[in-house]
Order: sequence, then C-alpha cells, then structure tokens
Amino acid sequence: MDPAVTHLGARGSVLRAAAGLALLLAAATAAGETPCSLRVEDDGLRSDAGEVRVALWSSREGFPEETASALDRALAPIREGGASVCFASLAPGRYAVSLFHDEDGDGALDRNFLRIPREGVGISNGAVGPFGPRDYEEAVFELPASGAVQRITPRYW
Ligand SMILES: [Ca+2]
Repeated sequence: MDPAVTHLGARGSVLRAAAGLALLLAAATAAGETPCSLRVEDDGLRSDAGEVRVALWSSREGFPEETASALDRALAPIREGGASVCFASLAPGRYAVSLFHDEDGDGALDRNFLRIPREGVGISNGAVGPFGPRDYEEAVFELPASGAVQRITPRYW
C-alpha cells in the first residue's frame, strides 16, 4: 500500500483515526502481513495535478456519485500520470469501482453547464460511455479470495 494513500471513512468525512489506521495498514502491508485484496491501478491521467478519488462499491445504491453510500473510499496522489490504491481485508464477492481525477483538488467532480464532467472519470470494466458511467451491473466484477488488480484509465471529455 502506498503510505501516501488516504482512506476516507465510509459514510463520513475524513477521520484522523481512519488515516492513522491506513498508515498502520500500510506498515503491515510493507511487512507482508496484510496484502491488498483489491489494488486499483489508475493510468492515463492527463496530468499530475490534484489527486485521484476512488470509491469501492458492493451494491448499486448511490453508484457512482453518491460516494457516502460506498463501501469504502480513498484518495491517492498522482505520479507520472498514474495512481494506485489498495483495499485490504475484503471478502470475495462482487464489487465495482468508480474514480475521478480531481484535478483542482476540491473534492468534487467538476462539470460544465451541460453536466458533462470536466475532470476524468473511470469505472471498473471500462464502463464509461459517451455520456458518463454506465449501469452498475456493467461495472461489477468478481473478486476472488486470491485478490485482484483493476486497471482503470479515466475518460476525459
Ligand atoms: Ca474537482
């Protein structure tokens, strides 16, 4: 786990305790004790400005924008057009990932007056169409007990 990654408590704002836990998990991962269940590798970011905000979903409720309903959330810094987030201790099952490139770092997905995103949007399985994210079922993937890596390249409009 990248120690610079900040995990945000689900259904709440940033908690110092959660950040501290993330750092502990990062240390444990470095020691090989808590491997990632799911690693999200984000590439093709058009700049290193801002950060990548990732949400992990285990149900369609709120997907993909009401991230307070997500199972977990994290943000990661960008290096050379890429970013990486680790989610640990996940049960095998069906999940979906949404993310966006928060270039101005304001915590929100910026849109133009037509509601088209002005920041890059990525969804697991590449489930982003010409008008934005597709249906939750198109984004769902099966996470095996052995873990998985999801590589997601955001779309920019
Ligand atoms: Ca933004």
